[in-house]
Amino acid sequence: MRTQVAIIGAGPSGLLLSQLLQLQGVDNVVLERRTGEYVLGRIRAGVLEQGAVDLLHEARVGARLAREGLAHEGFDICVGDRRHRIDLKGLTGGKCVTVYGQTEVTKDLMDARAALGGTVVYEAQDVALHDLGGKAARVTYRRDGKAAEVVCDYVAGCDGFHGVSRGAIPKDLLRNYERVYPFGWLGVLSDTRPVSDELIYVHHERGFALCSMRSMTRSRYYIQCEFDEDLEEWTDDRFWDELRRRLPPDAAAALQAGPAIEKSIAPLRSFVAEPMRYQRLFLAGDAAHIVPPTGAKGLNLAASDIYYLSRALIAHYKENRDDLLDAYSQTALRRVWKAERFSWWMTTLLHRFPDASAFDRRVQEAELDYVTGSVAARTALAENYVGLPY
Ligand code: RFL
Ligand code: PHB
Repeated sequence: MRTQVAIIGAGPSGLLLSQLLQLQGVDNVVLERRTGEYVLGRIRAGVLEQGAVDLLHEARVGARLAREGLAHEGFDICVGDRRHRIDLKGLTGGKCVTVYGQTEVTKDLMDARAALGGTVVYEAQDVALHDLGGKAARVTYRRDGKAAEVVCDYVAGCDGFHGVSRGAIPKDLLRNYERVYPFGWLGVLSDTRPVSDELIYVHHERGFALCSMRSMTRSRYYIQCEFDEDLEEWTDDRFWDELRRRLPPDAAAALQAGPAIEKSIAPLRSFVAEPMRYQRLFLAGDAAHIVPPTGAKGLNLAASDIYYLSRALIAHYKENRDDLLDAYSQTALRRVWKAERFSWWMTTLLHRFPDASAFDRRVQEAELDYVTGSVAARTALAENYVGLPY
């Protein structure tokens, strides 16, 4: 098979890039290791910046998002029993975020790819990248036991943190920056009424908690847990009891418990690989960087990478210019590092660190007091939360 751009991975990064390229007449093929059902079964992000929403509209997948997405003009930070509202709209001159699940974004993208007749090969095994520095790159894989190959001009590595693309960059050219946090998030999805109309981020003695949602009838909750905890030991009742203990009294009283329709533990990590380009390969999304979920930035960073990469590839094919491709890694990384900083900061501010000294804890309390008490600090928080400009 010959194509212009081979895209590895059919998560949000890969599907969005594929859709944007095809709309501009750039031929592409997506290779995904899993089945479509498996990809849709992963419950992940829930909060979209306006930049991501705009890009989804540009990709012509914004209709259901516009109907079903929930505009959120603020959220609460809860310290002890006190709730402090972060008025995103007021602090940023009118900006807000949209609550719409990653599952729905992915489904809308899958439907759009199918409607436009895009080639997405699911269950592509043993994907391997070759000849990245040659006249044309090659991607080999197996499907139903048969060997297959895609010859292309460029490869987009959109295959997430555990994908193969990043590994195709020689070790001596790649620099990894990493921080692993000493805890995880235990998440529960349930068909219950959300405890509040807006998200609540909770800093508590027993650990962080987050009340989020997917719709007004579907809640998403997280609690900080040990990173190596056994999921089996978290019965639904134990989860709801622990969550209730971390919430302020009014929210605890309003909490509607119900059966978990999904329950999982995610480790928390900050990670950046530089550069994001090697010869004919471009990395995007989680393949190049990971943020802890506290700042709700992972999916949004995937969208901004795709914004830069799609424009660069389209400029190459339509205007015969390569300056945007040449600048891609640097341009994307500038925004990535700001989101890394913000996500690290939100995580540090709100979690309970098992190895924190008494001094560390007092500094954390002072910072929480400063952020909740100062308009300048809340403005900086809000500006980052709604998303820095592309
Ligand atoms: P993905 O979604 O991991 O997709 C990569 C795809 O590549 C496939 N793949 C391969 N395909 C072919 N060959 C191989 N060798 C392959 N290896 C892997 C995989 O099967 C997969 O389909 O990466 P992408 O597209 O870059 O998207 C990134 C986002 O998924 C991620 O950043 C977010 O989910 C992070 N995240 C959040 N982001 C936000 O913006 N807002 C949030 O509120 C938010 N909450 C979260 C999150 C992530 C979480 N977890 C579980 C890590 C909450 C959680 C709990
Ligand atoms: C979610 O709804 O899954 C979610 C919301 C906000 C975050 C992280 C996850 O910061």
